[in-house]
Amino acid sequence: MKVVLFVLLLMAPVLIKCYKRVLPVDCSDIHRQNSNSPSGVYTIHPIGSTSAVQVFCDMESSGGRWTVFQSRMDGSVNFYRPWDQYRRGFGNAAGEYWLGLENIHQLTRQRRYELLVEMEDFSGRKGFARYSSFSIGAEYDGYTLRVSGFTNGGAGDSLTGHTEHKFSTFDRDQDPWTGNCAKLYLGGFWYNKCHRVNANGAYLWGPYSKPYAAGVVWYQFAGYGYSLKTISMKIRPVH
Ligand SMILES: [Ca+2]
Repeated sequence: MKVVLFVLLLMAPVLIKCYKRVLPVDCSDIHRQNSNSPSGVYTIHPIGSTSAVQVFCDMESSGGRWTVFQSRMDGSVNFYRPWDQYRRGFGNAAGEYWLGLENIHQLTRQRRYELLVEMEDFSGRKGFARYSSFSIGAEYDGYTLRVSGFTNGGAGDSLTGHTEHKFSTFDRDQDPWTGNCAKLYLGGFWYNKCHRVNANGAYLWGPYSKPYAAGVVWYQFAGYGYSLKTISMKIRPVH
């Protein structure tokens, strides 16, 4: 009996490793388990064994291993949603979706992450913006965005101006403007007074004039009067 216990004790690190192996926290863990894993929908566990959430893993862009937390591509999902839904997440990991503020917070609480934002307009022009550091605070902190270390991939830096701001939805105004940015610009985001990025705005299919700046906007890439065809925001641990 003593010998069996001793062997089990010796094997503990291996057993724990195996246990962790079956519970990937993010897409980098999925890649670690099998480096041939293709891009696609996978189940991750940002908050441990009791949490299972579907996510799209980008295994191709700039070395892959990216966990996508936001994706727009065809206007099939309504992004004008209340706080509770932005908190929990919505949409379909195979298409348009939002991973949820609590999941993003839990991920960036455990590991240091970088951020990649990729976008494309309706003429096929592409650009990206990369940030060497990305995290969001806890709910009591309003899920405050912290982003820095910009690298230009042709999209320009529209996001740094949003850093240190809380997340706002139409039913929870935490922006520093006297009005309600989420209501005016039809999205949910880390609004300042109000935005250079409206990634969760209304899907308006390219050039538009009204409602002003309420489309899927990345200002430095296409201006306020252009609603992008695709935009996706994805994170990867920094080693
Ligand atoms: Ca306000």
